[in-house]
Amino acid sequence: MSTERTLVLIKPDGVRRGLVGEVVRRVEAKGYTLAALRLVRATPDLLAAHYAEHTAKPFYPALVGYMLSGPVVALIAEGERVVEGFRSLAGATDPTTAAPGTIRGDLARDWGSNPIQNIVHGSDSPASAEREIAIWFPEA
Ligand code: IDP
Ligand code: MG
Repeated sequence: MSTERTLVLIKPDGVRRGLVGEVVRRVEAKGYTLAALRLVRATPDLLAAHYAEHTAKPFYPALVGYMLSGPVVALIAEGERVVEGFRSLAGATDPTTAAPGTIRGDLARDWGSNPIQNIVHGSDSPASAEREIAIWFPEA
């Protein structure tokens, strides 16, 4: 495998609001390739593995409730520097201040509820990407 890969999750708010096509469109329009895509229901164990760095944070229980609130679309995107490139497409964590033009800046907002609901997850480094891909796509 020479090309870089990243894990993208379209979180339950993105699926519920009918934004799967829009997020996938942006990934493809940027020029990245889809290597895998599936609709999944997360589980508490899967989320504890995925969000290992956050399990002790005060917002973690709310984050788990949010991620279990409906199905998630998991996908693997491929291409040179795709980890950095998708983080740039996604925008800042807080959708209120995420730049217009980004997925979070254009499609998400503060709904006055905990945790921050921001449509997508993207791996933050190539090492995180491979770790997270193994969690969501154990066969990949
Ligand atoms: P990221 O998704 O931009 O990488 P992380 O800091 O890794 O942001 O946090 C993971 C997810 O947890 C965020 O996308 C958001 O849904 C939620 N989150 C992060 N920080 C907070 C917070 O301070 N309060 C509530 N929820 C948060
Ligand atoms: Mg993160």
